[in-house]
Amino acid sequence: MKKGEETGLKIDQTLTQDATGTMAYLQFEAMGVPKVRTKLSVSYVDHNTLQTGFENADDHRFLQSIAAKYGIWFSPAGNGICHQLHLERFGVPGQTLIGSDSHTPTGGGIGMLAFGAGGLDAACAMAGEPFFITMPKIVKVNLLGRLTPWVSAKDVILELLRMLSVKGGRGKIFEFSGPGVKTLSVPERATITNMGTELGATTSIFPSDEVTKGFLASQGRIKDFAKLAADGADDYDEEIVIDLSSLPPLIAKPHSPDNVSRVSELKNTKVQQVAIGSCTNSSLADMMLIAKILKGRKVNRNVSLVISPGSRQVMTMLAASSALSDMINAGARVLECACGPCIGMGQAPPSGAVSLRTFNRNFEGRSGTKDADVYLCSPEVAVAGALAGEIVDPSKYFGKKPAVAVPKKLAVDKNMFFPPSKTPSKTVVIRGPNIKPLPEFSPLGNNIRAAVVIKLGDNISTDHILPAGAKILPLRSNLPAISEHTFGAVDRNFVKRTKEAGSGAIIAADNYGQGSSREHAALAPRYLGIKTVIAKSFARIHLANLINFGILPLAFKNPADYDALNLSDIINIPDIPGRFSAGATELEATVLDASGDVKKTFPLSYDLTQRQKDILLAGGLLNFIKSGKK
Ligand code: MIC
Ligand code: SF4
Repeated sequence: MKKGEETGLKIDQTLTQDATGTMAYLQFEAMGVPKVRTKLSVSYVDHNTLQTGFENADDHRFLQSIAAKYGIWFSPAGNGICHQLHLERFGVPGQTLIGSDSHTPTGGGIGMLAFGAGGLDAACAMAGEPFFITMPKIVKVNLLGRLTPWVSAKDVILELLRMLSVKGGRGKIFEFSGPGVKTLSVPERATITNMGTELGATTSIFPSDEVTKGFLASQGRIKDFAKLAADGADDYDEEIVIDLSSLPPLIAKPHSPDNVSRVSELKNTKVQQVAIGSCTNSSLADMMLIAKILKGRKVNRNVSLVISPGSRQVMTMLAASSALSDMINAGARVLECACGPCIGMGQAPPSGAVSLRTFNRNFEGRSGTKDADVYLCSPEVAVAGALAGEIVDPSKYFGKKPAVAVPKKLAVDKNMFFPPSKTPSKTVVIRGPNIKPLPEFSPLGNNIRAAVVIKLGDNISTDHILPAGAKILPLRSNLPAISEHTFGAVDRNFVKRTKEAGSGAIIAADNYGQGSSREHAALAPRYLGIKTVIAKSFARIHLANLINFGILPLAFKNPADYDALNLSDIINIPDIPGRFSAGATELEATVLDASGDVKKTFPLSYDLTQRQKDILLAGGLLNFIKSGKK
């Protein structure tokens, strides 16, 4: 494993969720493998749980039947959010996990080496293929001291985002260590590793220690415990020190998770909605604390407080104590255990509203309301805002923090997780009319001649490229239909322009494709005719997705060339296979203006392995696999 070079990892476990899973399983099916070749694969339904039409329900039935047929466990809607459930029921310290969801590094909270990936990469791992990543740098995050009351794990990751930005973690694994580690529970660790994704990190990991053992014991899974710690050698690439005792309550302002300031700097900001939950902050400990604070109080009349517990186990435990009724009596709206508002599945805030959310992303429009101001914060800050009706520092607002002891014995019940069929040959896969087969894509060819159909700035997220939300998510298994929404919130003419051009190029600046793992953000542009994305730099998972679907990712050798490109320019990139096989490190592009005159010639660089070049030339990974060349 040489830093900066591609390495292939053997994958023990995979997880999928429904919004990326339908496509992943269609791709897995196309590979013709009779049964998954992992130690464990789980298919969760947690994103598209609003059934406003037949589409989501059809997808759920498809997922359940295909899981039964191919040796995959199935977790139906209602069980909870994939990452929370995977920690509770299936994650094993020391094993590798990839998930078709960018927050899969949550598993690093129990010492898993867990990566987010596109659905096709998850499908390949299920088929027993290695998972390829560029060998990252390893960053030691040395945690000192202990968090003070009203400061939480969320503030640790917000502090890292403040320090490093949404680009700061690219090409790095964050390994947490130091005396502060043992002061953090598994759910707290998982909050941190979950949101390491927002740093752009390859993944994040905690050691597996006595705290991990206690967590697994409370889940009735002590047999899965393995002690894991760094070997003590001081051979990290970088080191960051965080003194937990010095952190104040922090908050990420609109519209980026790294736009962080102290909560105390935002006082007098009125709040109209508070949402507590998501895979970042929906553990039993988070929920019990919220309930305890809400007990005997009432939510401010100008605020709508919504709470989504992370799992059926968490909900059952809340219901078995008075915690659930304390929330309800306080005026909270308790939602089902699912992603819910985090992915815009309901609870869009009112126009121009301020929404405080314990989630991990606040990209513009993701909440479902384009002009809403979404802030990301801890459950402590969120509940204080719900009661005060404005952003307040909980340490000033409440006084002494109530103690919350999570019961040692939890409601462990695996009966709502469905094992694979014992008679797979008799299992029929059920496909509804919303599930459309994947189109065939053509090979790359010798040249690219494409019109610039959009020019974008820094940090374009996959939520910009292909939004989610209650209206668009149900189309995830219907590529022709979902493609119509590409860049819908950024440029309403994008789809029309791209179709008219027939062959298009996307021009972007730094960190193109940050955020989710949704491969639809590559698939839909490809379907519309995008041949290349030329950017200053790319986010890891999206870069892999572009390659997997045969879109050539190129970088400006001279960032100033970005400024010279305009909408409607025609870009001509000749002799791509020839340059690849000659071992060239650059391609040469010619720019023609709308009237066909050569405007300029400029170099484009790429950092592709031979395997990636072959995939691109074949027109994508599925073609490459089918060609039998791998
Ligand atoms: C997200 O948080 O954006 C999602 C929805 O979970 C995505 C996956 C998807 O788009 O289906 C992610 O994080 O990968
Ligand atoms: Fe679900 Fe939100 Fe977590 Fe994505 S970030 S998995 S939408 S809860």
